[in-house]
Amino acid sequence: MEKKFKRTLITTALPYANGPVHIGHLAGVYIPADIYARYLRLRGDDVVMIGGSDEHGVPITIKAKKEGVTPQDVVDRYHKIIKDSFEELGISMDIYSRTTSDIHSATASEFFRHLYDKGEFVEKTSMQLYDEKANQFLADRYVTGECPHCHNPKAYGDQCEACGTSLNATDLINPKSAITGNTPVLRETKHWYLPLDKWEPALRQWILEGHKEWKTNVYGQCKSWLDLGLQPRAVSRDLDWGVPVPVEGAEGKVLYVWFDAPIGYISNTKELLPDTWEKYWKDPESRIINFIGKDNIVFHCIVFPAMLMAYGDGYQLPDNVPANEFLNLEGDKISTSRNWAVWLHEYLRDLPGKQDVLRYVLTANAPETRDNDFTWAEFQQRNNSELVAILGNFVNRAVVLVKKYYDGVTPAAGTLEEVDTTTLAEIGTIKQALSEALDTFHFRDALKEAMNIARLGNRYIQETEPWKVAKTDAARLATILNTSLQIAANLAIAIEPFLPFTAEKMVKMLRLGSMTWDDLGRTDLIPAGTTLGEAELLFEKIEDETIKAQTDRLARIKEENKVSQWQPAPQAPDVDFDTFMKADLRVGTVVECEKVPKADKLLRFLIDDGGEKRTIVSGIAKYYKPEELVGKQVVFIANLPPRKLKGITSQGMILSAENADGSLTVISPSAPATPGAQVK
Ligand code: B3M
Ligand code: ZN
Repeated sequence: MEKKFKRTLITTALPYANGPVHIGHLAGVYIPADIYARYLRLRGDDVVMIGGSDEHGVPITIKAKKEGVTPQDVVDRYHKIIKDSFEELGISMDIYSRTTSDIHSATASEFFRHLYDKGEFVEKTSMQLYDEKANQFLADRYVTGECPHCHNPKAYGDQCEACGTSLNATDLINPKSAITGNTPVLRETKHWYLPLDKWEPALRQWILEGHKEWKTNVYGQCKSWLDLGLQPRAVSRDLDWGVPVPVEGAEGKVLYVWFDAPIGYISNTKELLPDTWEKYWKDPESRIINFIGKDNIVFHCIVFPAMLMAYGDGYQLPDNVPANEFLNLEGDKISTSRNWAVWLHEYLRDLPGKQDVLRYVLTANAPETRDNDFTWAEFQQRNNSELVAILGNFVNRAVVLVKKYYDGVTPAAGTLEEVDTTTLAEIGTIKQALSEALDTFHFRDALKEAMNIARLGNRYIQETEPWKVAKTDAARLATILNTSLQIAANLAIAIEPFLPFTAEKMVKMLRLGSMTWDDLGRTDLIPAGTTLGEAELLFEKIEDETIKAQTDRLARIKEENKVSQWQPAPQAPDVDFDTFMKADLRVGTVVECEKVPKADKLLRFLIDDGGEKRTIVSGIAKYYKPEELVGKQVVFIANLPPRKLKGITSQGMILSAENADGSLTVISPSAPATPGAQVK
């Protein structure tokens, strides 16, 4: 049995303002949250949906330093892009604020101070890397050095991107400050820790006993954290960007970004509702739902709840945290730094007016229970064969038929036949499944149910064949078209949470008054005599060129990344000198060079090696035209056993360098050398 609540506070994870938002954010957090909020509003619930930019943290300071601007410049830029693009996509936040606001620093500061005064923190000193030239402690990301595992020379203090290992800055071999290039020293520093271990029993009880209904991915992650045992967590950092630690002797220290960001939910509620915000947080008849991605689970289910329990004063814990898994893009992990993403603001620019298509595809394919993949091919396919062919087609048929036979004026229904009553009754059944899916955060299933109303409509028109009836039975035609319009009106309500722009167009076309969830299932939503609005196509086919422009862009990014992310291969294990000297490397002059037929990679060379000349086959045809190589000198291994390639015996191997983009450059002597000379 669903508990009854007086009001609901929906929070959406605060995106870092160090870049725009992409489809992964949307599918994981903002679209599901918006669907839920719109659904509750249609139900007439008291609901508030809040969001904002997370404007603190080290990545923002690094970005600012790289660009030679202030962190405030960085967050100002992205906050605006994010806020505007959310609005344009119809994400119906009641407030979208930011963590650099005054109300937020005051709220976060007070929160810390309250815990401090209650003695909820443990103070600890530890050794951390300090840059004596820059006069500052170095966050892990600010230290680079050699990875102790794979010896990549450019590992970061928190992670080696070559082998993927998580690191501590103090693990790095030969660490260097990313700010000055200086070798940092270890220095003692004091921080405040929240003893999560103290709250472990309460958290276990609350989640493991009290919230068995949570999504299995969320419950499971919480259980494994709890089973590992919780440790105290530092809630302050040595950094000059953030909310200052409001305690004497804490100069140069700020609140850890994951301490202040969730408090952003409270400050945003306060900013929106200065007089009534507390009801949403503290009244047991209110409930809080946190929409987040899976990488934020521990902070929302363990750390922030522990902070709230430590604060006391009636703060409630979230009622549910329906976190999603990740969305990949064309088979690869979405990455801001590698630009591997479909950015919302670019989508809105490149595919104007197609907000609902994106909302639809990202919901139909949402990573609700496991990671999922977004592809442009699927995007096109779902638009063309679902939105155009099912939804758009049904509504268009219904309206156009009324235009054609009744000049756009809704005819009155006569006696209903069985096909009419069963069809209309079916809407009630769908409503039940749809509501249940929405109530339990199963938005993919919910969307399927809503679309079933369009399917039902198409089937109804197919079965009743109004174009035939028109010739024989005017009264029957009126009933069929009236029924078709009632189905369309129900569809408009059912899709509103998912496709608000389309629902709005349908409201205009069908001249619907206000819509509520209670109306869903009614068969008199469009009174007889209503003159319909202009018939407008709801969706248009997306052509191959549009898709190709997007996939070409991704292919270009992939190429660029290959080059910019390139790292020299880890050094091979030692080879002893005598073994190395066994390789007989020589200079030769290319006498002939031609393509090997039926092998697009291979070139056949005739090499003047100072002796009888030799044939060598080499796989560089993609990078050289045969004629450019004739007359050039190359280096080859002379004493490899002969090998047959495409029927040609190759007597050696020509040496080339493999570049970042995978291309090959042939190695030549820097000045003419004697053919056959040994390379030593
Ligand atoms: N900014 C992390 C993220 O965007 C973080 C969320 C904060 S929610 C309080 O994934
Ligand atoms: Zn490594």
